[in-house]
Formats: sequence, structure tokens, C-alpha cells
Amino acid sequence: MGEKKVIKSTCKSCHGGCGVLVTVEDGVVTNIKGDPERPTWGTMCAKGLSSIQHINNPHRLKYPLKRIGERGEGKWQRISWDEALDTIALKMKDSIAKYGSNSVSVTQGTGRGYNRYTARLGRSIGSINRINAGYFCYLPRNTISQMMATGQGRLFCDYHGWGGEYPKTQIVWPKQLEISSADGEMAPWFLESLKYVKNLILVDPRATALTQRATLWLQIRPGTDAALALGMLNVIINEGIYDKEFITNWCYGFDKLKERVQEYPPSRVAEITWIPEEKIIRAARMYAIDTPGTIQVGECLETGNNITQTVRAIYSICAVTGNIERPGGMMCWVPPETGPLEEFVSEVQVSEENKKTITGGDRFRLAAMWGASPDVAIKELLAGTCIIKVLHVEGGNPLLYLANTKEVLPALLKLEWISVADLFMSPMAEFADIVLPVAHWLETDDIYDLHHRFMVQAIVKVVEPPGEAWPDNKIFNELGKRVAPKYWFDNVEEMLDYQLRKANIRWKEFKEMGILARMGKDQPYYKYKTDYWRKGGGFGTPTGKVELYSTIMEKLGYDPLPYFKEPNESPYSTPELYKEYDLILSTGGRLPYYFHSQYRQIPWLRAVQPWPIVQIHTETARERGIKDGDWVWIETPRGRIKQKARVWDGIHRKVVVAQSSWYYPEKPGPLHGIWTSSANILTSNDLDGLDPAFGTPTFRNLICKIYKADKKESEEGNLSGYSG
Ligand SMILES: Nc1nc2c(c(=O)[nH]1)N[C@H]1C(S)=C(S)[C@@H](COP(=O)(O)OP(=O)(O)OC[C@H]3O[C@@H](n4cnc5c(=O)[nH]c(N)nc54)[C@H](O)[C@@H]3O)O[C@H]1N2
Ligand SMILES: Nc1nc2c(c(=O)[nH]1)N[C@H]1C(S)=C(S)[C@@H](COP(=O)(O)OP(=O)(O)OC[C@H]3O[C@@H](n4cnc5c(=O)[nH]c(N)nc54)[C@H](O)[C@@H]3O)O[C@H]1N2
Ligand code: SF4
Ligand SMILES: [Mo]
Repeated sequence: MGEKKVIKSTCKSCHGGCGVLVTVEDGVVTNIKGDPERPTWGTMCAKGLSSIQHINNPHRLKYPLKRIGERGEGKWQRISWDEALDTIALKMKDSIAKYGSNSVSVTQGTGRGYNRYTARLGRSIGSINRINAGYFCYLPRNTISQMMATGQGRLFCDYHGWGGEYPKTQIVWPKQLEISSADGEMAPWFLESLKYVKNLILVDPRATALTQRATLWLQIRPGTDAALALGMLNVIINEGIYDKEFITNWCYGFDKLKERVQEYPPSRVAEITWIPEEKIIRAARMYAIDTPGTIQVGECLETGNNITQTVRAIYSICAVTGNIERPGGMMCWVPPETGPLEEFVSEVQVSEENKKTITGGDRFRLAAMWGASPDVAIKELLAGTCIIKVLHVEGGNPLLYLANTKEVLPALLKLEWISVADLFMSPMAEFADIVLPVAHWLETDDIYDLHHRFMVQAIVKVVEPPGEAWPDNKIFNELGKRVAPKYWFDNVEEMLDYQLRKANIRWKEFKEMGILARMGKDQPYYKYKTDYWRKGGGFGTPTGKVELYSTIMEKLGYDPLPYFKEPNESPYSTPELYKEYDLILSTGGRLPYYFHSQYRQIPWLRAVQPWPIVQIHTETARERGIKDGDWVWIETPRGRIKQKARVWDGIHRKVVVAQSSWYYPEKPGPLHGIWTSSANILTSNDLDGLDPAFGTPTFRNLICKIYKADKKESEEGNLSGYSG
């Protein structure tokens, strides 16, 4: 009889964080379930539960590979780790010597538990020119929290009840936390807090899993969220239902904001947003009067032509109603004893000189705090003027995640060097010069730290990786030793010990503890009344107050007050084009069974949803002769893609929502069908249409036309090679 063990670990099959109990028998994982002793209370989702099929997947990458044919030709040769890492290190060093540090971009896609290693590796070679997904995902909300209030750290929704109160009013603006469990807001706690909520307000053009529980559903025209926020501020300020004490003592620029919001009376906002005036007024009163209250801001509001001011306007509602740093409001969590693990990044200094050569840094000045403007990089690569020559991607599919694939693909091929570390031969990996095989979280020892600012958890290795796959942290450390030894460690365990030093524990102990958290009474509220941010009290901003009028935006040359801007393409900004492209298109609402482009090769998950789906209103579909389940073309001025129609009444008649990140691993490489259904064939990367401060493209408010695919095209749709 072999050995049977149950090991505690932390799932990382999405942004991560669920505590798990993994059963291992004879070195094989036989069961995974939620750990009831962790802050996720034993809950898990389908993705995490399918990890057994992930680790044992026959398509996993097992050995480092070197390209021997043309890029994308699919001809590879197995090489040793030493050869792979020596080659990548040499390319990086040569490039730095020839073109400067920022010619190397060390990058990833979305945030994952290893963000800090990616950023540290870049900084340790003097580069901050990262191309990643952060600029339209999370970093705007994070940066705006910092600029307006916290100096460091984001404003999270407090539905934990630790301060003795749960939110009485919650606005979900928009988010599908029940699916996405994203951004440090935790789905189980949120769902539990709904027991105590008086008003649940949803701002979303379509119904979601929560709509039936909502007190008020604001079915907004996509891309007009800033107008709604400013209209609500207009009501709150003009009706005097704001928190006078908090504003007088702790806010900066209230009078100027008051003046600005006069441009947004609810009657005008109703016309802009397509939400009835009466509902706008009710929402404003509910949030201002029934305090405390939270506002969940989702990623959707970070992808558009005016995202900085949109998020600023929404956080201003939290501020004028006194909902910052109070129990049941918006909180900046204090990290556990380890300190913020981001210090692992910030402790590596980058010279002021190098900050000057960040791609797009002059133009998109808030984004430049974090890295390159990816869309500027794409344009410059095409023009042959980009400083970036060498790209190392640790998990990320820019071919699917960046706007306007038609330009992204040829642009990336202009790079002198691409290396990709992934678990699978993704479309991006297909075009790499070297591919590195990565271990799954079940095959990794690491500290999990992403967004959940009040805790860190242990990811504990339970089985061996296939072939020669390595954990990401080992890849970073071994590559780091070759390019910047001063900042890296003898081995991974030493690196983990270093990150835990402030808590005065070592990895071996932490692995047994599993979690370090500052929760309940250990989590302080009203920190601005203490010396936490500044001596004598105040917030972490230049004025020490919550900046409704942003002195940082002013200094950077942007409007210090929030405003609304009409989407680039809409019934009002492009009425001529709208005659032909007569529907509003939002791409990318999250799916329970997939994480962006991941998991189409996991049978349990693919069986639940084999095809991409576009949601369309019953009447709108009927007018076009479209039936539920038909393959349809979705077309914008950039191109067209095919998805299957889901026809229902829970969506605005003029709005369609298409899924993003679709490729078909079973289709032939190198592209695996990315031209068939990936939403970024439809999006624009025109620099003049990006948000002026963050340089973000628009994913959620384009215009499109939709028509039925003919018989042959529909048959081709079904013939992807996927067999049940
Ligand atoms: N299962 C799963 N979980 C995930 C991910 C995944 O791929 N799968 N991805 C992760 C990542 S990286 C992210 S960024 C998060 C994002 O996840 P969330 O921030 O939770 O948001 P989404 O589900 O993308 O979108 C929320 C809603 O926005 C609505 N919407 C569309 N356009 C507009 C608009 O203009 N205004 C308003 N008010 N609403 C609009 C859509 O109808 C949708 O219901 O999820 C993370 N979690
Ligand atoms: N049109 C449109 N485009 C979008 C969006 C949208 O809503 N609409 N959403 C955007 C958002 S918010 C985001 S965050 C991006 C996401 O974009 P990406 O981050 O590129 O998304 P994924 O498909 O999750 O991941 C890419 C690769 O990472 C690999 N990977 C997964 N886990 C690991 C790991 O632990 N280590 C390593 N080394 N590799 C790993 C996967 O196998 C996969 O091939 O997409 C963006 N693009
Ligand atoms: S929500 Fe994320 S962390 Fe939790 S089980 Fe699902 S994939 Fe894993
Ligand atoms: Mo994201």
C-alpha cells in the first residue's frame, strides 16, 4: 500500500487565493477540495477543481525548447536548462550593452502570484519597460486609490464585518465577483455580506447572476459610467446629503468638484447613460444616506478612452459620503507582518535616467509609473523605432490580450528576441525563440501574495512536475543570477526566507503555518486619524487629504477634476458609422470555466462550454434572423469574428456582449485559430483613442454589426477538431 497524504496549499488557477486540501496517493494527486480553515471557507470553483486534469494534461510542455525553423514554423529542438538560460541571459546582456536597459522587457500577462519576481528581474537589470496587462487591469484602480487617498495600496471593499459593521449599501459597478473573485475582493465574503445589505445596486448593461437580488439595476449604456458617477455626485452634493465633517477635515478640493458636477444634472445624465433620471437620483440617495457603503469597481471601467477620470469620479462618491477607512466602507488593508511583498520589487532601485526611456512614457504619464505603454510599443515596433528589442514573457498571450491583433502579430515578430515560459505551447509560445516549461502550482513551493493585502499564503508543492518543468520562481532566480547576481539568491528556499524575514519566520515554518493574515480586530480602521500615513494624521497624498481635486494629475498636466467623455465609437460620436455598425459591443465579461485564454484543453471545463458565445437581445436577434445557438459574425471596422449566439432578454436591446480570449488549442499551430473568434480582432489600438493618462484601449464599448454565418461558415465553426 502506498502512502496517502493530505497537503494544505493555495490554488492559483486564477488570480488565486483559495485555500485547498490536496490528497496525494503514491505521488499522484487523487483529490482536491476547499480548505474550510482558510479565509475562503472551503469554497472552490470549477477551474481549481479541474487542476488534476491540468497537471496530467498530455499537452504540457516538459523540456526547454529552442527554435530551429522560422519563427512560428513549429520546429523545435530540446535543449538543457543551462543552454536555455545562458542564451536568454546573453541576449539580454547584449541588448543592454547595445541599446540600453529598457531595450529588454521582462513581462507577463495578467497579475499572477509571481508578479513580484517579474518586476524584480526587470528592475535588477535596470529595465522598467514592461509590456503587460496591468495598464488596463488593476493598475489604474490601484494608482488612483494611491493618488486620491492611500499613497500606497488600493481601496478595497470591506464586507468582512471586522470593524463591527457590514455595508448597508453596495454598488457593483460593474463586476461579476461571484465569477471572477478578482482584485483582492473575495467572492465568498461578498456573498455572505449580502445577508446584511439593505441596498444592492448593479450598474451593468446586462443581467448577471446577481440581478434578481438587486434593489436597483441601472442598465447603463456602455462607456458612460463617468457621466453616471458625476450625475450621482451632482445629486449628493446639491441635496446636501454628503458627509460634511469628513469633507471639511479630510477632503481637498470639494468646492471645485461641486462646481464641476453642476455640468452633470441627472436629466442630462439620463440622456447620456440611457438610465431613467429617477433611478439615478434613487441610487445617489441610497448610497449617500444608507451608509456605510462600498463600491466594487471592476476591470471593465479600466478599458476605455476615459478610464482615469471614470474611476476618479466613482471614488469621489465614496469620499464625499465619508465611506473611506470606516467599517463597511472602502479600506486600504494593512499587510501582515511580512510587510507588503511588493517591497521585494521597490527595494531594487532604477536610475532616473532609465525612467526617461520608458516606451510611451511622455504621453501616458500615469502608465509610465508602472512600465511601457504596450500600444505605443506595438506602433513603434511596426515603425522600427521601438527601444524594446528583447522580450521575455513569463505567462501571457499578448497575441490574444492586446488590442488589434492585426498589428500586434507583425509588431511582435519585429522583436530581435522572444522567450516565453508557459505550461503549454500557447500562440505566443509558438513564436518564441526559446520556450521554457513551467511547473503548475501543485508542483511549486512559493509565497502566494496577490491583491489580498491582508494576508499571504503558502503554495506547497505536492507532486513533481512533468519532465524538466520548473516553477516560475526558480526560473526567475536562475535567470536573475545570470544577469544581475547581486539581487538574486543561492536557491529558491533562500529567496523565500528572505521575503518572510520581517515576520521572523522561515519558509519551512511558513509552509506548515500556511497563512499569515491580519484580520478581525488586528485590522485597523480610521488610519488617517493616526500616524499611519503621516505624522499627526492625514492621508498618504501630497495634501494629506483625500484629493477630490488631484494635485498629482495637475502636476502631470491632466485635468485635476473628473469629467465624462463620449466613447470613441458610439451612436453620438460616430453617427454615420453607427448607421452601418448599429449595435454597441462589449467584449470580455468573465466566464466561470475559463481564465482568459486558458483551459480550453481541459476536458472537464471544455465540455461545459465548448464554444465562444455572444449575448444578444431576443428582439435584436429576431430582426436579424438569428436564433439561439446560431454561429454569427461580429464585425467592426477592424475585422470580424465568429461566435455562437445566446439569445435572451437579459441584455439591453442595443448592446451585445461577446467573449474574449478565444483560441482553439486543438486547431493547427502556430495560431491555433486566433483569427476565428478572438475579440481583439475587433478592437482598436489607435493611440489618439486611448485614455490620455493610462493609454488604455477600449474593450467594452465599441460598435459592431452582427449577422448570421452561412451554412458553410457554420459548419466550419463546428469543425474545430474538438471532440466532446
Ligand atoms: N473565471 C474567471 N475569473 C476571472 C477571469 C477569467 O478570465 N475567468 N479573469 C480575471 C481578470 S484578469 C480580471 S481583470 C477580472 C475581471 O472581472 P470583473 O471585474 O468581475 O468583470 P467582468 O466579468 O469582466 O465584467 C463585469 C460586467 O461588466 C459589464 N459591462 C460591460 N460593459 C460595461 C460598461 O460599459 N459599463 C458597465 N457599467 N458595465 C459594463 C458586463 O456585462 C459584465 O457583466 O476577472 C478575473 N477573474
Ligand atoms: N477584448 C478584450 N481583451 C482583453 C480583455 C477583455 O475583457 N476584452 N481582458 C484583458 C485582461 S483584464 C487581461 S488581465 C488579459 C489577460 O491576458 P493573459 O494574461 O495573456 O491571459 P491568460 O490567457 O490567462 O494567460 C496567458 C498564458 O499564461 C499561461 N500561464 C498560466 N498560469 C501560468 C503560470 O503560473 N506561469 C506561467 N509561466 N504561465 C502561466 C497560460 O498557460 C497562458 O498561455 O486579457 C485582456 N484582454
Ligand atoms: S476561484 Fe481561483 S483560486 Fe479559487 S478555486 Fe477557483 S481558480 Fe482556484
Ligand atoms: Mo485582468
